[in-house]
Amino acid sequence: MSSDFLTRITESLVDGDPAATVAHTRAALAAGVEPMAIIDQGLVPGMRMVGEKFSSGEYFLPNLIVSASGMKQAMQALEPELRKRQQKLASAGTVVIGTVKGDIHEIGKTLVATMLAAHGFDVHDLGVDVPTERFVAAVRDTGATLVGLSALLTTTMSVQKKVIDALEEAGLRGRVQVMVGGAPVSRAWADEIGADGYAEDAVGAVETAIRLAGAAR
Ligand code: B1M
Repeated sequence: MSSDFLTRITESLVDGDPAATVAHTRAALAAGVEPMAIIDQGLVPGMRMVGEKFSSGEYFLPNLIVSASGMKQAMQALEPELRKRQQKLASAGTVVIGTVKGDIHEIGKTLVATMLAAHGFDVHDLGVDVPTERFVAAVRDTGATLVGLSALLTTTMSVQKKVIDALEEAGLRGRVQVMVGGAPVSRAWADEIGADGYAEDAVGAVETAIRLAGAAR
């Protein structure tokens, strides 16, 4: 029964029908399907399939844009429910997060930001295409103990290292933990650039953030 809802959500996302994606998302919620199941088993697989179709040449940029809009609108519909399930954790802290300069992919970053907020973190989401200096200024201004850097392009992964270097130059590296993520990012890359943490997905990002927040104390 819940798998029917999830299949419809995935299919509408792949078909590029945002109104249907939102309608199926709302119907699934009303039927008692957990928001995280909707994300993990409905929306994310749909976006993955869209990416595969783009890679194989079956889909073009407009397809990506429409599907991304469907995912974004569905996430907005889910956000109040995610917040209701919010767990205030003793280890929650202040996080600055954004997608690095040159990169406008926002869905994964926003998903991670939403999940962190839902777990009691005070999240400052700087958006996408964020200049390195803005990360530095935001860490300084908010007193954040964790900064999250998302990169979806192989060409923008190196900007994660630039932000780490800039934090070092600003004398802030000692007081802030850095978590990196995004489809092309790996644990090996995180180690190579001196990041403190890496997560493959939003659930892992919450676990990593909680661990790093504990370490920052
Ligand atoms: Co783009 N794009 N895109 N795109 N796009 C990819 C990333 C690509 C893999 C598609 C492909 O070729 N198969 C490819 C990158 C290739 C590469 O570099 N190796 C690509 C390309 C090439 C491009 C353009 C260059 C295309 C062009 O113009 N010719 C262009 C670049 C623009 C730019 O940024 N400068 C571009 C543009 C776009 C759109 C604007 C059309 C759109 C984004 C719309 C938006 O975000 N508002 C888009 C989309 C939708 C995609 C795909 C299809 C889907 C991305 C997505 O939202 N996934 C993507 C294909 C793919 O990834 N398979 C693709 C769903 C999301 C939930 O997953 O973002 O991976 P993801 O986030 C995950 C994890 O990665 C992780 O947790 C998230 C949740 O599980 N995570 C973190 C992410 N950030 C994290 C941070 C953390 C921890 C975990 O800690 C801080």
